[in-house]
Amino acid sequence: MKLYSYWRSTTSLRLRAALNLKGLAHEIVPVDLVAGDQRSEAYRAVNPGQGVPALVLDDGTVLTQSMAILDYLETVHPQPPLLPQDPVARAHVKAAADQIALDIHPVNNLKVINRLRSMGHSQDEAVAWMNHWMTEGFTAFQALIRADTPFCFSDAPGLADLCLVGQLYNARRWGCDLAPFARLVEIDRRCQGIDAIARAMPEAQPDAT
Ligand SMILES: N[C@@H](CCC(=O)N[C@@H](CS)C(=O)NCC(=O)O)C(=O)O
Repeated sequence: MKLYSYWRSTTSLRLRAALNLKGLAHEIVPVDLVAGDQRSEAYRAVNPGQGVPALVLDDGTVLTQSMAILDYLETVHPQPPLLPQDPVARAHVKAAADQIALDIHPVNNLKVINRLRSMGHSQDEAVAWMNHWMTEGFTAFQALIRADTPFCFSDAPGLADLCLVGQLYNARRWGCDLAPFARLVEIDRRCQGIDAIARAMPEAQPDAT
């Protein structure tokens, strides 16, 4: 498989971690988001959505949208599981993951920040914007997860944990105050102690600069 990825992309990180945890061999194809390669004609032919990740299966099938790809991986390669079987427990894990994937990430995406800047907002205002949505989203996320498990919902990292690790990377990058989120910081530390997740982190990527 080929994974189109950018080293600092949190949506790519989710996929890299899932592929590593499930032991699925893949080649990383870097897409330089800062240079705008996601908008090139060649990449638009892979993903018309102009974002990473995209996963190309061995038969050439292209999958896009990180949460849809994670759903595919979980269905076809269920071990180790990222979601519980019980329907209610599964809905709870997905809700926490979506708190980050649907409520934080889209409003803080590079193209949104670039749009704010082009409309005249300063870099400080853009950073305050991102930190506002992260603080609000992390507050909800922390209330949605369990309080008594090593990871968000169980003894092993799952879908919510993989979304959390990337978003906390971004939070640190932009100076978001994590003092109210001690439980999240602790889970993140535990996640990064797992080799499959450590290998998915931005600085471990071939295109890291
Ligand atoms: N909802 C999509 C979002 C994909 C996306 O936009 N990823 C970001 C990187 S984390 C990106 O490529 N941004 C490019 C841009 O904003 O121009 C997903 O989950 O795959």
